[in-house]
Amino acid sequence: MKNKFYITTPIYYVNDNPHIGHAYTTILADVLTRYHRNIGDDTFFLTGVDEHGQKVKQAAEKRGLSPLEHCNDLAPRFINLWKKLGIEYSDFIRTTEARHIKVVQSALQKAYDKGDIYLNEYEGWYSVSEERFITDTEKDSGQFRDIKKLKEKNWFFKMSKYQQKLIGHINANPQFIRPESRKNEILGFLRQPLTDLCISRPKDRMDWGIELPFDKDYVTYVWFDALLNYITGCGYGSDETKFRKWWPAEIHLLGKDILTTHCVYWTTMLFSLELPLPKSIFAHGWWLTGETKMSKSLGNIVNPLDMIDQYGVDALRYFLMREMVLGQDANFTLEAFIKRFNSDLANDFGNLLNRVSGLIGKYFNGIVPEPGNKTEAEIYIEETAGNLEGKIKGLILDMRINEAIEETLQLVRSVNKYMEHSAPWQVAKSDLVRAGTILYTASEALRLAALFLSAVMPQKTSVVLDVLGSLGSKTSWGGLKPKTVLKPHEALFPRLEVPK
Ligand code: ME8
Repeated sequence: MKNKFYITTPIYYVNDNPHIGHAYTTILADVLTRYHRNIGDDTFFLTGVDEHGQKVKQAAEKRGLSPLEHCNDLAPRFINLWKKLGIEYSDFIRTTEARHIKVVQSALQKAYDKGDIYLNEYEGWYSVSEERFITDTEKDSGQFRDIKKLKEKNWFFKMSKYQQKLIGHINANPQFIRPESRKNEILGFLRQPLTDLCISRPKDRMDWGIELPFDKDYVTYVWFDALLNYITGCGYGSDETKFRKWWPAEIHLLGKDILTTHCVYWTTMLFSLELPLPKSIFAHGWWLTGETKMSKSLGNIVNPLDMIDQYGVDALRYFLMREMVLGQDANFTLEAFIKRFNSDLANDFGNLLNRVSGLIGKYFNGIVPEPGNKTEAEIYIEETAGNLEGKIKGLILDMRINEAIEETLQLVRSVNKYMEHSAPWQVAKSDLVRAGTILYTASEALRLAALFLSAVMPQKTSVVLDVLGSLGSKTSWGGLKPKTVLKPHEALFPRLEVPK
């Protein structure tokens, strides 16, 4: 039986165009999905957009559009970007879809019927930008903008009821919140008594949301609505077989900005619905420009479309995956991008393809030679390449993507060194069998490196595999067939000029 792998990204607000931060999480989910598919897992990858709430309503108002007109214009921009980035999601969810509205209303009704939702008048500090009531401590932290005192009758979800159960779950499942530092952050947060969650907004103040099934004067708070997308998307309430197959998700991927909503709001909602919790919630760090988080409201964003047009999709995917240590923040600079491009992609990976195809062209009429007797050098390359698959698997399951990539690049570098030391262009003049052995070894190592990088750079690696006549997926040594006629190709990654 195949293992299943269900992965989600956050659903992004359609208050503006997607930027590198959104592209990052979505590419990461795509890379993990492709990787799991490559190792034979049955995969489901859900992404989408968050269309309700005040932020989106305000963005629509600014443009003089109705909220839905605005969403209908913005959602395709995300879809188009994902297409350009080679994202192969299984489903794209919009929270204004009927299938989702149905799930939100039935979840609310279920929680209401079991007494987990109650009406209360509440007076407290309200952050307009965050769109929620905040505690006195949060107010004093200085992290919230547009704060005002608000007194309002609202519906509340009994989050506090599930606090102990949640703490127990986190402690019993060490992999549940990752990385470890985030788990500790949430356990720290849960040391204070949990307050109940205000899950409604009165229509006369904010009407862009899903109507509460038990009170027509209110719409649902955007987070209570949005989080449920993870079960709508895999069939909850519409396709029981599908839902039973995929839920619970293996990973909810997200940025550390929305850790609490996922680890506390979502999990207690699932307890109330009597559904199992996701296997793990993984929060990555932020892409920064200088010292600050890249964000729409700060106006310091990098547009992924510009990067794709100028440098190509795979180079962008590679940089984002290689540069960020999962869990930590990383700085996005063009200098770092170009440096990485030139060293890893042009000098190491692209250069190896040029070398082997050039030399096989020159000395073997473009036909992959038969390998002869191996020396220690060939045995070393073969062993390094042979050990890589297991190593990479361990690193990917451990969410150390950058290290998995680096291991593969180290193989590529060691093959380039091997080529320099064994100089097949010299050897070919006197010993064609030996030259053939060297070129076969280098080409086969290149084929394996391309396979191991295929989840990160699907387009460029398929060029390499196609040149080598091998679109198959044999990950053990010897998949490259002698006598294969190499296909002509362009330079994979021509070196970039460093901008002045
Ligand atoms: O929070 N670096 O949507 P959102 C890395 N709708 N990742 C970043 C980033 C950055 N600088 N900026 C954004 C929402 N992201 C809600 C989610 S889910 C049920 C509802 C990524 O449009 C990262 O994944 O503000 C972050 O968590 C997400 O975009 C926030 O997107």
